[in-house]
Amino acid sequence: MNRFDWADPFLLDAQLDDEERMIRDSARAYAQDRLAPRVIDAFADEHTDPEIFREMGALGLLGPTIPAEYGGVGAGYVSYGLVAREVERIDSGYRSMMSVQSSLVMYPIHAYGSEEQRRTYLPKLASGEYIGCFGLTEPDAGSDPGGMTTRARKVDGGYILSGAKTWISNAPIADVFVVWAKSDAHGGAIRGFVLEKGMKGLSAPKIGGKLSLRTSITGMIQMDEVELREDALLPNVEGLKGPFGCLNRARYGISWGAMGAAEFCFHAARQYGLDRKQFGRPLAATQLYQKKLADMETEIALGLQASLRVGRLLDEGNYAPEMISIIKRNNVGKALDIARVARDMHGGNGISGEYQVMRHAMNLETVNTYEGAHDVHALILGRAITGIAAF
Ligand code: TGC
Ligand code: FAD
Repeated sequence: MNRFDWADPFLLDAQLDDEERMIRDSARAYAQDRLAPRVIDAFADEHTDPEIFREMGALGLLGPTIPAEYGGVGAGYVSYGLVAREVERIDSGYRSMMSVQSSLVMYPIHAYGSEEQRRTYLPKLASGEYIGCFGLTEPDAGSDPGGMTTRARKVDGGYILSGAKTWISNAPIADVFVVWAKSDAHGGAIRGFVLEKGMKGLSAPKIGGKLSLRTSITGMIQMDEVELREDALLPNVEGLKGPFGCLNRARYGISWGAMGAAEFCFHAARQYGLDRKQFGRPLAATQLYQKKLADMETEIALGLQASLRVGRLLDEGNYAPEMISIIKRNNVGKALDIARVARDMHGGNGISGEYQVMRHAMNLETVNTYEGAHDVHALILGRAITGIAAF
């Protein structure tokens, strides 16, 4: 029989291999030593520090699944998930910066790009010298990206891109923009294009005043007749399966990341309950408080185990997107509930920045919406269960 470990009830650690533990430990040390000390001020000031990309790059945390010849470390998806968990234990915004770069910019350039595009962009994105963003959502096309109106018009030697993307992570500080547009040269099919900062007609204004994800800068991408050479096109994918292929990876990483945020809130509530006395005894000595902790521990244990299972299937190339909808939807929804309850368990202190649980709750509101809103993933699953699309 094993001794029960309340912080690792299903012995997740024992299910990892040495390389996964090493990458997890390196991400944890970085997150705790370098991100944790600056997150409270960064969130309060709505400040994104671009230096974080360089720091993460130096440790191999950007695009870890990309092969070494392009600057990655050739790690598996379980390792990628473990990194997301450690980074989001500090802040969902930091995980957002990392996962957009890894899954939404490096992945498509590697999976759909030409050899020249891979060699031009991937090593600099892996080191953090370049910052990337991913433009799919538009003001009138969010959950329904097939309704996008951004257009690529064919001209001699290239394309002219016009349209607007909104709510784009990293955009105002990005060097590289992966943008999805309907291309008239391809019968109106959705195609991916790689744009670079400084191109004429390209701008990326910041969306300020967010009450969530304040450590991660968000903006628009405005494209006014941006001239692109032929080699800006991602040659190897056509249709919505291009952006969705990237989203599968990012959504999977979010399922781990959200559990990291939930673990922070669970641990904080446990410690608060042990330290804080009311009615002559610790809050943690009351039945209601213990039930809340037990519910948190249960949801986190189940959520992590599910993410590990899907990660193993991804590494085997044996996954279905619906599996990812289950874990993205479940883990983020549960993490949001856990953060809200942890906020309540901290009483008045719970609303202060110092205790950090309310910041996690505010961040998870965004995580519940982006990369497929909670209800949209229910509809993806509903379609798979019934055969009827109810979008
Ligand atoms: P549908 O007809 O279902 O599919 C169109 C084509 O795409 C293929 N496909 C997939 N391929 C790979 N993986 C998936 N998950 C796929 N889902 C669909 C499908 O096979 C089909 O291919 P083909 O060859 O037959 O053309 O498309 P639909 O228009 O009916 O889609 C409906 C729905 C709800 C599934 C979809 O639109 C959806 O998922 N909406 C949510 C939008 C979303 O997730 N946006 C995310 C924007 S990026 C972002 O939020 C980044 S935040 C990052 C951060 O800061 O961390
Ligand atoms: P809508 O699609 O208008 O949805 C509003 C509500 O209606 C939701 O509750 C939704 O579940 C519900 N709904 C929608 N359709 C249906 C239906 N058929 N049936 C029932 N209910 C429905 N996008 C990018 O491309 N790149 C990024 O880097 C990026 N980063 C982001 C960062 C932040 C901070 C935020 C907030 C968003 C980001 N997004 C990004 C955009 C994000 O993906 C979208 O916000 C998301 O897909 C939802 O789209 P929407 O906001 O237009 O909401």
